[in-house]
Amino acid sequence: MNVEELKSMNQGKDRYSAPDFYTIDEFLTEEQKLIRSSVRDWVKKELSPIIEHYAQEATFPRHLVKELGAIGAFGPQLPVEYGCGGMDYTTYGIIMQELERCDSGIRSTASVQGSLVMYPIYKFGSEEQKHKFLPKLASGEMLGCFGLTEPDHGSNPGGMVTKFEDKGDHYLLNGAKMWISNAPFADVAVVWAKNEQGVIHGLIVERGMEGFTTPETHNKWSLRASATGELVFDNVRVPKENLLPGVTGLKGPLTCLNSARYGISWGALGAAMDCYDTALRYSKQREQFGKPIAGFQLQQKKLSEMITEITKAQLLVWRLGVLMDNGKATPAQISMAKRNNVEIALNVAREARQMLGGMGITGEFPIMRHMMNLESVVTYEGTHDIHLLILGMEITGENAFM
Ligand code: TGC
Ligand code: FAD
Repeated sequence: MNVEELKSMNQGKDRYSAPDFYTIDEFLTEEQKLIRSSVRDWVKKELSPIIEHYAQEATFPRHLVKELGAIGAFGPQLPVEYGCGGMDYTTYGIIMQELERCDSGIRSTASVQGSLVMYPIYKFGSEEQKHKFLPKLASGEMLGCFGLTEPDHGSNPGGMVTKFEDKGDHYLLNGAKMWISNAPFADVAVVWAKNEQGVIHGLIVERGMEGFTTPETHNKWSLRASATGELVFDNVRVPKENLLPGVTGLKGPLTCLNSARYGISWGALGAAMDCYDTALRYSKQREQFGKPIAGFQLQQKKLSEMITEITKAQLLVWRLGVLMDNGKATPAQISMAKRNNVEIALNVAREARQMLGGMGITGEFPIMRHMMNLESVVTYEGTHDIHLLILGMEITGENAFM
């Protein structure tokens, strides 16, 4: 079935209504609400009708890349002079939430592009690099990926072995990255590698460079509508002008992760809000023992606990957004929000799935897909345990990583 057929078959079925129990909307500006409403409309019209099909087929809806660019989902927080949105971090968070309330994989595509590819080029790149890459990445003409994780270095990226040598007029890059979102279709990769002195640098590797391949990772039960792959570098000649001049060391990639983890804290909450909204609506319609299941105390307990956790998480990201907009958010605050919001989203998804009984395991409803997606979200961008250790170190001053 093609995209147009899927859209006409499923149009109007998405009845999402965002929960806002504490009227947190009052904290948002009119502009933020307007952007949210336009992204929400786009999601209902273009994404919801097709997402289940792509997830079931384990295929990346590649045609959406340009559309995501057109709605301003790529780098909305970066300056307009490079073709980006020039918006605040709260707006960035809101956009990630609207995308992930439909599917974490699509939010992944957008957050990798905006926070992990465009942001390092903006923050650490030369003017030439910014002008060459940012407008095309913002519009979706180009898709990017971010290569930090390696087969033997996930939580401990500082141990990476991917390396480059200075060959006079170019660098020679060797090594491999694993679990890379967008890799199979990416036009450019921001890759973190060590030089001969063991110092980490960022390099922009472009598709077509000899020795650079991006094999796809198959058989995922999670993020099935997002393409994941490896980055393999076999004597890749990288022009010297592709080195990011503005940063050395692990703080380079970790600075980018601050921005992406922040977006995930809003995004995962979106998935939770969708699961709650679906379960609430279902519970009012589904009758057993002669009345809607919403009338049973056990179901009300589930719903009440879900909305309580969602409301606490909404307050957390709203405040974190303000801190980000004022340049005051710390990495540990971001870790707390990423960790908490993914955890509550997983719990909400599991409870919501039970509320739908057998229907909860089908693709008729989005809950099982959210639940499986969130199993990746709880692992990537720093695992649940790693964020706990970041928090632990912040409050005790003791390093428990090693
Ligand atoms: P450590 O010695 O603590 O720090 C090394 C240097 O980095 C600085 N730093 C930070 N800078 C900015 N932001 C942060 N959050 C930072 N955290 C640390 C630090 O000050 C130091 O700077 P300097 O100047 O002294 O050199 O580093 P460590 O080796 O002990 O590691 C710390 C640890 C474990 C917290 C870190 O490595 C970590 O966060 N590990 C988790 C790895 C991770 O998150 N990987 C994510 C890969 S990308 C991904 O998953 C994308 S999925 C995308 C999607 O599809 O949505
Ligand atoms: P490991 O580091 O091997 O961890 C295994 C377990 O050990 C975890 O439970 C962890 O919490 C625990 N552990 C590790 N160290 C400690 C410690 N010190 N103390 C206590 N417990 C510890 N990476 C990228 O660079 N770019 C991407 O675009 C990207 N996209 C991804 C997409 C998907 C779908 C997935 C699944 C991953 C992606 N990743 C990406 C990789 C992701 O960031 C890593 O999977 C993650 O950082 C964990 O690394 P690991 O899988 O090697 O697990």
